[in-house]
Order: sequence, then structure tokens, then C-alpha cells
Amino acid sequence: MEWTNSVEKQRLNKQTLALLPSSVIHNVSSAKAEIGIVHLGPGAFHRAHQAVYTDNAMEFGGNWGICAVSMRSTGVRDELAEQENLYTLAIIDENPSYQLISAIKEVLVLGEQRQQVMARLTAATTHIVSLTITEKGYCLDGKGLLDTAHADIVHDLANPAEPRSAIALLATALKIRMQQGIDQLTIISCDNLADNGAKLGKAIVAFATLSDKTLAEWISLNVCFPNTMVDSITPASNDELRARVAEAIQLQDNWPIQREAFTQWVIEDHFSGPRPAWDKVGVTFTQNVSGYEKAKLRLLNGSHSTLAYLGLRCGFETVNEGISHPALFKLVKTMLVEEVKVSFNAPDELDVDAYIDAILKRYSNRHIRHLLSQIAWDGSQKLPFRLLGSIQDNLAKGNSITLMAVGVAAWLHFLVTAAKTNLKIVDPLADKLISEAAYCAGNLADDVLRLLAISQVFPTTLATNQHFVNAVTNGYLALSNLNPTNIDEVIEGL
Ligand code: CS2
Repeated sequence: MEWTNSVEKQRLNKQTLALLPSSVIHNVSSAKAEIGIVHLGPGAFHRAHQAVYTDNAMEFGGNWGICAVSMRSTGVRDELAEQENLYTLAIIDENPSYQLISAIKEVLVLGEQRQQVMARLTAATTHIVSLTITEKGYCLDGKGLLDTAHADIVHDLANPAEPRSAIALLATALKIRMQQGIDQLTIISCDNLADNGAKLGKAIVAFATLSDKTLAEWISLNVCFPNTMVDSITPASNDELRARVAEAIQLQDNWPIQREAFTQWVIEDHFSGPRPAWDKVGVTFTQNVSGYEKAKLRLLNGSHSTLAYLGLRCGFETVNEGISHPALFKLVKTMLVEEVKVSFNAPDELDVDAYIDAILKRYSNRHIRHLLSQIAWDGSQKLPFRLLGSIQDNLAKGNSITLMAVGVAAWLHFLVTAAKTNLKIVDPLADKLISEAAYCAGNLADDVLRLLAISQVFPTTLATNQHFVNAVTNGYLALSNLNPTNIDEVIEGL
């Protein structure tokens, strides 16, 4: 995609760095960086979050560089190559700020550069592999275990020389590291899954065990998979952002990244080898990530998904539009305070009410255009961690699930509407979801039972829990008439 700004400016690259305003440049080390980190999945979130922490940490020593690996598409590599992997981070807030990010030193594409990727993964100088491959990239089943029937896993077992899943790719790299005696590696999941590091490690060991039991043991002894929590709202880039950045830095950066000012990274302090000085630039290292992770996945991501499916049904496009409607604001806040908050044990040091208020304030950021349709992607992979876990815990404790069940009901309506209007949805289970939703004939109770029977999403124990079924059915019924003209009446009636 070619983008040209209204007034021709010189392109951002190493030759034009000197023209940047001093406020934009924080760390551009002249020393040749050691690529100590390989990152799988260099999407917008990685470039706005982990790469920024690594860039900031350069100030505290250790010239860490990132080799970014796209699993499939060539876009990021080809885009960033045009400007020598330099890009601008735009912090979009009341007082926007801009920072040049130079932590990414190389971008490879697995499908085209397999040997270079493997060389980086197995290099003795590579001490960290991090991942943002989204929930679906872990090839897990409904129980959070490796799904050996997953198409990518089936392919990788049949084609060990050409793995296409991150799981098999890393198992292959670890086998080479084992054979060459190269340990000191920490593999860091940065995706929105509960127990993300543990799940990743178990999936890789499960894959390794299918072919080489000694590898599984070596991995368990030599490689660490810390759990993490990651957080910063990072909307997709667009031409409006490119124009803002061109004006701010007086250079043409075709691939800027935008995010909110708020950013948080909590990592389990369980490493095998060195790491950048992330602790010096705001990263929290702790032995107990679980409380932080549940707080973020359930309070932020759970309300995000609820807002996405309800807001789209109300005719809203962005998070800010949705949360700005009083009835939706009240529903989301009530759900968080009265239901989600009591579903888990937050860290003692976390003021949950203040955390909830901060989330709602972040959603109200009128400078951030965060599309509800983007948050609505991959619902089958997101809802189990974002809403269903909270619902199951509240059912076990006898706490209310009414409004969280409305969030589930809103997703079911999203599926049925897509099926009836031939709207393509982004979800690894799209075919299954849409084919079931297409059978929904308007008998609301039956429609709900049909969709709750999708066992890849709803555990049977939950789908057969009468309290849950009734709550989702009541929500589904109440939302069946929801439209942009009756939002107050319907939402306040929930
Ligand atoms: C959002 C997340 O798209 C989505 O599913 O809920 O990307 C959310 O913006 C981040 O987790 C915030 O840290």
C-alpha cells in the first residue's frame, strides 16, 4: 500500500535520523546491536509494547536487538525494510508524544527464510524468544492442551523439516540447541491467555514428546517459560496516524504505530539466561503473575469483548463511542464491580476499584479510535479466558453471572447476525460457528442451546449448567430486539 503525505517529506531512515526533533529520539545506539531476542509475530502490539520496553532498556546497558519473525505474511518485513526497520511510536493521548523505535534490527519471514530463522533461534547469542501470535496461534484444545488434530500440528508432524506452527518451530529449534549444548533460553509468551507461559511450555513439550522423549526432558531442565501479563491498547495504524506523525517528526514514516499512554508488562521472574534491563523501564517481575493476569484478562479484556458485541449491535464503531453511552457505561461498570471483581483473588497490592475506574477512563480516551469490529475477532478463542472462566468461578461461589451472560449472549447474536447476513467473521472456528448459527431459526431457547453445544468453546459442564443456560437465554431474549433506536430501553432492562 503506497501512502504519500500532502507535503513531500524525506523518508524516515538511518540517513535522515539526524533531522528528527530531539524529543523523538531516546536511544539510537550506534554500536551494532547483538540480536539477543527473536520475536514471533511482530504485529502492532509487539511493536508498541515489548519492542518499546527493549528500546527504552538500551539506555541501561546491554545492546539488545530484536529479530522479528513473521510466521506467514511478508507485509511487516517488506514494510519495515523500506525504512531500515525504524518506526515511530505515537502515544495518542491528551498530549500526544512521539518516539523513534530502533529495537527491531531484522525482520524475517518463516515461509521464505526458514534457514535464517532457525539460525537465529539456535544461536548461542539468542537468549530470549518472545511471542505475540494471538490465542489461536497456540494450537490448543478447549482444555488448554496441545490439539494434535489441529491442522498446523498435523502438517508439522508430517513435515518435520518445514514446521509452520510456532509450537513445532520452537520444538525443532530446541532440539538443535539440545544437540549443540546451547541452553540459557527463556521463551516468553506475550498473548492474552491465562497461564500463557505454562500453556506454551506444555504444548512444546507435548509436541517434542511425540518425536523425542529426551528433548522433552532437556526442555524441562534448560528452558524457562514465564507467565506474563501484557497491556496497552494499540489500535490499528491508518493514514490519519501517518499524517499526524509526518507533521510531528517532519519525516515520512509509512509504518508508525499508535497506542495509549498506559502500558504494563508483568513477567514471572523465571529466566534461563540474561535479559534486557526491562526492570529499569517499568516492567514488573514477580513470582505471582496469576492475580495480575486474571485482573487484566477478566476486567479489561472481558469488558472489551462485552462492549464489542453489545456496541456493534447498538450501531457503534469504536470503544469510545460505546463506553460514552450512559446505559452501556452503567452495564459494563456494574458487570465489573458486581460480577467480575468477585470472580478471582486480585493481588493484595491491587486496588481493584481504582483499576476498574482506570479501565473505563482508558476506554473513554476520545483520541483513540479502537474499532469494536477488531476486538470482535476470534471470539471462540477469547471468551473462554475473558468471560467463561469468570462465569464458572462465580457459579462455583454462588455469585451473580447475569451481566457476563449478557456478554456471552451478545456474542451469540453476533454469530447469528453474521450467518443470516453472510457477514464474514474473523475466527479460526468461523466455519463451525457460522454453520451452527445458520441453523438458528428464531426459537430463541433452542438457538441458545444449539450454540452452547459448541464444545470447542463451551465446556460441557458449563453448557449443561441450568443456571448458566437460563442466564444466557434471558440475555439472548432481551437482546433480540436491541438496535440503535432502543438502547436505553433494552440495556437498562437487563
Ligand atoms: C482487545 C485487546 O482486540 C482485543 O481483543 O481486547 O487487544 C486489548 O486491546 C489489549 O489486550 C489491551 O492490553
